[in-house]
Amino acid sequence: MFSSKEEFKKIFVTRMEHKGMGKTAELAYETLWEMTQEWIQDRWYRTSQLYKDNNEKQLYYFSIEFLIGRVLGQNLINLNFYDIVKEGLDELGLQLSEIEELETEPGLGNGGLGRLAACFVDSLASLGLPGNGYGLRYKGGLFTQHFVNGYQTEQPTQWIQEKHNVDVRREDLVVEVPYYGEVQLVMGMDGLKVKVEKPEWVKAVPYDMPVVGANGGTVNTLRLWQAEVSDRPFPGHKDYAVYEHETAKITDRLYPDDSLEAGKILRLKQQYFLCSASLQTILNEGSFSIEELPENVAIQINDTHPALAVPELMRLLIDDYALSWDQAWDITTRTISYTNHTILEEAMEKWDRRLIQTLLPRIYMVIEEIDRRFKESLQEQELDDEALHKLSIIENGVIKMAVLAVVGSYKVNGVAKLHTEILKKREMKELSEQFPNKFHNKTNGIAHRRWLLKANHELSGLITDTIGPQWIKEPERLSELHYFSQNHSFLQDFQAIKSLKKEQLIHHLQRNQNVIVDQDSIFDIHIKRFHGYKRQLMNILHIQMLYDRIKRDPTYRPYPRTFFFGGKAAPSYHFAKQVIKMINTVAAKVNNDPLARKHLHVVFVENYNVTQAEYMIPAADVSEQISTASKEASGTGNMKLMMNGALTIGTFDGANVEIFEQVGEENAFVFGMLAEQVMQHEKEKSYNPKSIIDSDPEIAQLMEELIKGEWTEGKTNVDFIVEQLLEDGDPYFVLKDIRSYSKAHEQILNAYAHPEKWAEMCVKNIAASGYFSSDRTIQQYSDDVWHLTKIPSLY
Ligand code: 26V
Repeated sequence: MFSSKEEFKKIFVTRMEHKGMGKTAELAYETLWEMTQEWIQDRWYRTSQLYKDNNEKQLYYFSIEFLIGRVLGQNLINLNFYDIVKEGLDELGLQLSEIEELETEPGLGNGGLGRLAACFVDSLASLGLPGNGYGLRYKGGLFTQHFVNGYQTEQPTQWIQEKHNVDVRREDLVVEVPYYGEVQLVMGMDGLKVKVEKPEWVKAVPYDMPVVGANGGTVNTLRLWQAEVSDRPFPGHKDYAVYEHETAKITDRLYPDDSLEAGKILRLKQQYFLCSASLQTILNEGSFSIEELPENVAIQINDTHPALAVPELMRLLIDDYALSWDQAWDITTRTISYTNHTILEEAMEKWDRRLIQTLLPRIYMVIEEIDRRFKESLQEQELDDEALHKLSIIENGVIKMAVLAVVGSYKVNGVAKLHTEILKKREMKELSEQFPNKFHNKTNGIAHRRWLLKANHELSGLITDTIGPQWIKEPERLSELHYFSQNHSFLQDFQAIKSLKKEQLIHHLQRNQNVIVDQDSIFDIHIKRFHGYKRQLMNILHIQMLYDRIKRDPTYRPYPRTFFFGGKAAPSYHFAKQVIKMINTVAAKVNNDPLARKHLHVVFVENYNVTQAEYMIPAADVSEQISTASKEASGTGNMKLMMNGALTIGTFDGANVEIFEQVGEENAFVFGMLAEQVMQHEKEKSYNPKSIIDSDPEIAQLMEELIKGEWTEGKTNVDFIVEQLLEDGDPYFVLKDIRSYSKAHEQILNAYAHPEKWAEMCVKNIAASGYFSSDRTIQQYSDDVWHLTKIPSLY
């Protein structure tokens, strides 16, 4: 440990010298990594001892994704060593930022859901709460995206490498997960018992990663499971080589789809692997009697992907702990709670009954029994067919995981107020009527330690200089910035930092993508996965409208804007990939036009990931949050951008609604249909995009150009897009909203013309963003669902 820069330098240099020759940055990374790990070890050990000694109730957050991002820099931040280390290295002629670049980002998630899990484990540790993550140790995270001729291509990534691994193998905690086998009834000492004969075992090896909380006070654990061949006798009903191959595949890579439910056996294997291994360990490790599980353990399932935790816990309690069904059910439904993250029908998980029956025969029996008993309990009520359909777990040979998750949990939540309301009133209406006390809202949040303190260290410094450091511990105190929102010198400092962050992004892009961006332009940023409902299409169509107008109207010479896009499409999501291609095509046309280029620049940042986000978000002036109202469960990028002083152009959707509530609509650019209007149109099938085209000449012209192929290189992808807008009835209401979207953009230009007023609005956004810290979200989960006790800080 060290307490000063000089001390750090001394230790660092001695260690470097011991290492001898080699690339300096590489060596520096290794040295820093070792040093931080040593500081962390002791705290990690002491945290776990404290939990044991006090018999603390533990939360386990089950998630198929943890999109944690790079680790080294974040650990330095949370340990409060970042500044000392950075300055010390500077004096030694080394750049911390370059050293950080050497770390391969663990891309163990697709997007919002996985990143939320990462923010949550950070907040748990930072609040000193006993909460751990359980996930999978994929060898390869999300694919790397490259553009070839404007189209997305996907390259597999390897996260786990020979060296620099950030986790610790725990051989002592290995468990075995059973697949296949035959269910048999056997006579035991105390009556009939169920036994699965000749299962195929897979060894689950945990790898633990320390999760360092703020000030290094608490160090919790993120445990990731790796699949390996078992040492147990192999049942021999298939070739051993096939078994070996299939086993290695279980944790070989993350599924890159976040839009379409695919029902693949490998994914089912992954889900069960996570649930079974985690539950076995929790039960093995616990020093309480099994009847007291709910008082000692809370399990939160992140969407339905770990919903097999419900039947798996039942199986373990009944078959291994010899509890009765009723006892087991009582325990299970007081231990597990569930968060829903989407209402899109196509993303709701369903499993073919036969798939589960073959792969997990005992689990299937349990699910069937849960369904049977639930249906039986409904018999006294006179429910119509529609209600019975919505309430059935198994129907027409399909298992609906969301219904299983609701029935098997004691609490169910949505991730923003509007989303929870839609769940209760529409998607899960019947379930919420059956279990009125289960449903609650927990609006998402973000780890301000990563998205402000780490990503925007300069702005954090200014905030601390202005209102003191308390906001770091209590982010809602960012509201104190309100008093400075009209302070000229503070606003100037804010503007200077915004420019600096723009400059850093420009350098980054120059290095990585060889594009040069005008620092004085408005940075308008649209970053998220590609999906129809997120409407990247509306953004790019609007850019085409702007281009047309510049060409047509010599008096229209708007202030220069750079439109940034970033995001990946699921490899099988054809429409999203066509939109990506279209953005690249439009970019080429606009950027190569000497007149238009003075006013518009389109930049598609390749391979958007957590690291790229850390460059882009602090540099943003405008945050694009333009999903079709009712479709985006919450969004969390919206919160990150707001916290960095970007102004939102957004619909009344997801957590945008609460952002507008916190900051006031006058400090954002709100447009578009309301969720109710969208849902009404959907119900009545009353929207016809042709009526929009007939009444708006500018949109009509745009469509005409599209059809003629003026925005494409010959015969390409645009047919597909035109088809969705016209023949398919424009399911995401792009044409319906584009006029009001365009007006909101005009308002942005007007506002930007008054720099000080603009900066004032930015500061008001930062001041109102404290509510969106995931510390608030986690505290609410703890108070209302998990009932955890804070441990006193160790340091
Ligand atoms: C969905 C599916 C569908 C089934 C097959 C595999 C798979 C894998 C991932 C997903 C993820 C969709 C859910 C999701 O990411 N939801 C997002 O969650 C964020 C955190 O709550 C929220 O902010 C976003 O609005 C929501 O889209």
